[in-house]
Amino acid sequence: MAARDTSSTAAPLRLAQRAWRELNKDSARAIALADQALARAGGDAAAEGWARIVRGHHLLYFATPPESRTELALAKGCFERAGDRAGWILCGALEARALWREGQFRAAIAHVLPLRDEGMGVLRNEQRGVLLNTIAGCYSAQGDSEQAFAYMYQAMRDAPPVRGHGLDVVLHCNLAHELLQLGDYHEALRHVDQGIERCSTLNNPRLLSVLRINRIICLTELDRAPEALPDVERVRDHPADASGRGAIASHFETLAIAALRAGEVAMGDELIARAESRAVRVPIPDEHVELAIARAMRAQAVGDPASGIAALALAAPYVVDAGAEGLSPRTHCMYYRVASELHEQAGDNAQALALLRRAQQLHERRAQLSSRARYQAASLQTELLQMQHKLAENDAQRRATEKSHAELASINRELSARIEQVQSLERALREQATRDELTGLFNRRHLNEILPALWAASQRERMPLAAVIIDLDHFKSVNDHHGHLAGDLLLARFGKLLAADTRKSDIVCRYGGEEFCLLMPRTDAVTARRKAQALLERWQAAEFKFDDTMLRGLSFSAGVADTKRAQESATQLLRVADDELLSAKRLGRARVLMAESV
Ligand code: GH3
Ligand code: MG
Ligand code: MG
Repeated sequence: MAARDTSSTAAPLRLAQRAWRELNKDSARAIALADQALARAGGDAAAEGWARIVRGHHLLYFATPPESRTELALAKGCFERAGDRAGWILCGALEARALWREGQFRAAIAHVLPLRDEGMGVLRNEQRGVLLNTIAGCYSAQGDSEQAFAYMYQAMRDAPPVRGHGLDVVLHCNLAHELLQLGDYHEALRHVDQGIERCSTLNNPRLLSVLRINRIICLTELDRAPEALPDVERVRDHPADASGRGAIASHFETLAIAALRAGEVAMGDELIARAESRAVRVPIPDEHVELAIARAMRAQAVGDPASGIAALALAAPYVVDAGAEGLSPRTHCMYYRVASELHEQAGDNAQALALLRRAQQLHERRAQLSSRARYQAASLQTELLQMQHKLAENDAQRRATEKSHAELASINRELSARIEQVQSLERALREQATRDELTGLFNRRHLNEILPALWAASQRERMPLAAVIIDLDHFKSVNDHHGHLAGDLLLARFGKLLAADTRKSDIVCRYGGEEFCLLMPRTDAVTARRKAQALLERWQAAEFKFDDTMLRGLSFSAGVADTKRAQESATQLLRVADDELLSAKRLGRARVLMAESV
């Protein structure tokens, strides 16, 4: 081993980059190499950057997110000095991961999304996978599985086993996690087992324990908790600190739930005690709620439903029905299921039934998401994996036989073209996720995603950005008199009118229900108001025929603001436009009002 180890002579940059590639394969070796590179970096900013980013990654899992961010900030400074955009972008991705580990889900996605386009150009292979996987994780934490799946599969393509440096195992693990959120435990188990098998070629005990935890969750949810006990013991006995699997998400509460489901009350007790004395406290809703569930199940097991119900009540603030931010759908569902069981045990059948209904509703929503997201992603995945496999095979052959080079190159070209096709299909899928089905306009999610960037651009360019919020007048009466279908058609027609009458640079969204929002870069409120007024006149002049009736004399109310009048933030811009809209309604509708000053 010593004879083949060139680390004592390698240049610091090479050493540090090797450390990066080792991160998922052998975490202990990665950190040792990074420390060596750092000691020898001298004035080599790029070498120091790569050494520090490895340390930042390591600290994220084995120390705390703030410690990690401090190191990543240093790495970023080095990359800036060295002009290394790839390193800089990866730092940004890891910073986002640290934010989400701290429970700052929105901040995390706002941090990483602006890196996407440049990252796709600058990063290659597994590094690109790291960026995409982080974006996927942010979407997953926000409960947006469709986006999470799309990004994960794309990452999988960039980091296949042959050149993924172990990232493919991380992706199996994350895919399993996403699938089990949606209740697809069989498919999740398949990814977990694939990941565990691949883990045997790596030395990454932390990753292995996360895979095992996912396996435990799958088996518990599939009512096979006793089968999970060997894994529960393995994970329990693996130190949840820097010497073992890391403290960042120790998951003792998850283990406790499995033990209790398997009827092992004493083991459940011990695991609950460990969860309660956890050293690092990160405000992750799932951990709080799962701990409450474990306590409740403990009470249930000893026939004390009243204490169980009380334990669950303590976690209620995390279980808002609209979906508390960051609470995973699986835990949300489990909360209601266990609550229902406890009420049944306490003899309150009516409440038990109501809670069970709640659990069922949530479960149905998960099932819908699951079938939609997985159907799309799974078909893409099969195709992509086959192609990757072929490409990897062809690469190997091409190296071996120069003769058939030309032939293989043409096959590769075909395959690459096919990959391009699938990529564009994926882009189309992503596009769908930003569009409103009924009107074809952008949806509110897209508006929220793009508004900060538009606002920042307007500040940078010192050009105004105008916002118009439109609400159709008396729309409810269209539904009431002509039916919901007529209402839908009218909304689609209005969408068409809006889309036809706006510039390419304008962003037209369906804001919700019968409300629309128009964002007009480089436009002030006076111009925007003129535009909205002209739209109103066209809408008032329009006529629609539904079956036998003719609809005419329609109107809308609108509020207009711009960044000259609402200077504080993008949120203020929308709020001011919305206030004007309310005033327009109050003054009798069918008018456009503009904020004069704020
Ligand atoms: P106002 O002038 O005060 O805005 O009155 P309104 O009736 O337009 O407003 P209200 O908020 O009372 O009602 C909005 C209606 O829009 C109620 C809702 O059923 C309907 N609506 C929202 N989304 C859709 C949709 O997608 N299709 C149809 N057909 N109706 C919708
Ligand atoms: Mg409305
Ligand atoms: Mg209305």
